[in-house]
Amino acid sequence: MSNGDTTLTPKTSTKPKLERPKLYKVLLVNDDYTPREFVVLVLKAVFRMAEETSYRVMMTAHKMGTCVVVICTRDIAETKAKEATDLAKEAGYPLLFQTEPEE
Ligand code: TYC
Repeated sequence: MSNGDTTLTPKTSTKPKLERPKLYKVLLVNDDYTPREFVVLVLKAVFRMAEETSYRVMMTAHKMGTCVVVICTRDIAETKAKEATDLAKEAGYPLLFQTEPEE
């Protein structure tokens, strides 16, 4: 390589392509047994929601069957859903939070 015959290869992309993480919904599921006030309390404690928002989300699930609580990464969605469902279980209520992939 001392004769100037250096081979030049075109530089390929230098930017690492980071995939956008897939998003998941946390759904609040209605049931006939959990008191409304308890649902509001869990939404405030686990999802850091304000009183009014919690009440609206709870009433939407109560009337429609389910309500989207938050959209986030799979890891956070599953952790929050479990935390909230476990809180209810400890209190003796069947309240359920489910996760589901976003379209
Ligand atoms: N349906 C319950 C009741 O009438 C209240 C409730 C609302 C429970 C939303 C769960 O996701 C829920 N006590």
